[in-house]
Amino acid sequence: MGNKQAVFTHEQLEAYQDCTFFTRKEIMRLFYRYQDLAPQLVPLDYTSCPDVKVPYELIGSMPELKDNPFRQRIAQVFSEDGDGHMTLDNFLDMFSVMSEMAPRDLKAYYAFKIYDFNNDDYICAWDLEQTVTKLTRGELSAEEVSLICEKVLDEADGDHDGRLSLEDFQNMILRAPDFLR
Ligand SMILES: [Ca+2]
Ligand SMILES: [Ca+2]
Repeated sequence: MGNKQAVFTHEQLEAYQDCTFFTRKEIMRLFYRYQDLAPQLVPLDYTSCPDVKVPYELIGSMPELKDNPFRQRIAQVFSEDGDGHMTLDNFLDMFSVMSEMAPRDLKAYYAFKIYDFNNDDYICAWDLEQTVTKLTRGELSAEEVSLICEKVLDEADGDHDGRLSLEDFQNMILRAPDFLR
């Protein structure tokens, strides 16, 4: 045990603790889960910051994500190139925001990004339709979905421009926190 090679330098671990809501122990546990997803890809030595990404197909199969209808969007939003393939940093960020320790504002900010399917910084009627369809797991008819979208837009579109800005969305979350789940 004594001269076992460390996965991270002391500084790296400090930095991860500063950037996430995790303790050193939780970071190590997540690292080993990340490593375990693709052992042939992810080295056990990160001290030289290897340029590694785990493919979305593996990330999306994790128990925390596999039943989430937004898993692909979540992975896209947290991956640095938007393709869902994740570096260790992306991976730790994602779990940090999903953790119970993350404040509601931060969760709302990422939920907004996840629901903004076309990445234009607004949730428009089309984004909302995708969101409601996924939230209800495709159990509603197209008519029911558009009724809900109309109602949400009606109630949440504070400046009446026909789409939700981050601010509109944050105000909506205050009234209906269910949207964060
Ligand atoms: Ca959008
Ligand atoms: Ca608006």
